[in-house]
Amino acid sequence: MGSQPTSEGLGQEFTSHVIQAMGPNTSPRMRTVLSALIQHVHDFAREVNLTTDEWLAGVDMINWAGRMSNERRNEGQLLCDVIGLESLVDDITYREASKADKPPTSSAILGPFWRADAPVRENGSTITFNTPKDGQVAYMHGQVTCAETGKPLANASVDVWQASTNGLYEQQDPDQIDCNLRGKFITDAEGRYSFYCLRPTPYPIPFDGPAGKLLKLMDRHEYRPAHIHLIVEAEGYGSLTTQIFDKDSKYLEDDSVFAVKDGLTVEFKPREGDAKAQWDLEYDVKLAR
Ligand code: MBD
Ligand code: FE
Repeated sequence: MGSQPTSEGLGQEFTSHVIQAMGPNTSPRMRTVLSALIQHVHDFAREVNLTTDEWLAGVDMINWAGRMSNERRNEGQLLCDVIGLESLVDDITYREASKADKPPTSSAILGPFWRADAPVRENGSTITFNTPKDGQVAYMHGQVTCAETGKPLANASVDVWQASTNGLYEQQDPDQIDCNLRGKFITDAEGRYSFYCLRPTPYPIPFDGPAGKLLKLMDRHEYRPAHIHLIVEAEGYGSLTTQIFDKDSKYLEDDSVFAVKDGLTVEFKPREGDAKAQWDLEYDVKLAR
């Protein structure tokens, strides 16, 4: 009986028994994923000699994450982020595309603050409606093109979101109007988009829940470098989820969620002759078919 402990304790025989307990109606992919998950979780527990108290502390943390989560707060995702799992999954997803002769713009993780219902706004308009006193306005603009041919992509959608200078996204902050610092822009005939936004500032991920506790246990800080999130989509092309990082920001080397990649840092340049913005950011995006 595979479920019986040996003199060595419950070893591989037991793990195989648990995996083989899955019935015939489990799909092949589900069987692959769950078999590996059970295998690794068992190996992990054996490797560290996991104690009952330690296991229960982990269970408490998962339950705490569940209790804290709602449509404005995704603590389970944040727990994954601080151990690098969302970045790893992002890398696995985009690895193939990045090997192309002419690769698309690099991807980066979605993070927990995207909203599906952000409004479409006019090119040249703004996403900063509650510009804080310490906020610096930037004009962000660029072109969306085909990575392979360089052809401009009209009617592409550029969905952007960012935190305010107080470190809060609009849905976390009652002092920001609904959908402040977010919006979707549709590229013109030349594939161009443009809008006013804030020059982003470094930002602490929510620190009062289990992800914060995990960071404390690991003796790490909660900061992310200054970033703007983007999802760029065009018909017939692969959707791109990414983030851009201010090259002068703190925390580029020690992002609390490990999202910074080469090629995603950008330079804000002084903008002359525009009363509405002090900084200029030109950012072009290449999509893969
Ligand atoms: C963020 O703002 C973010 O962008 C990510 C990836 C994780 C936590 C908070
Ligand atoms: Fe973010």
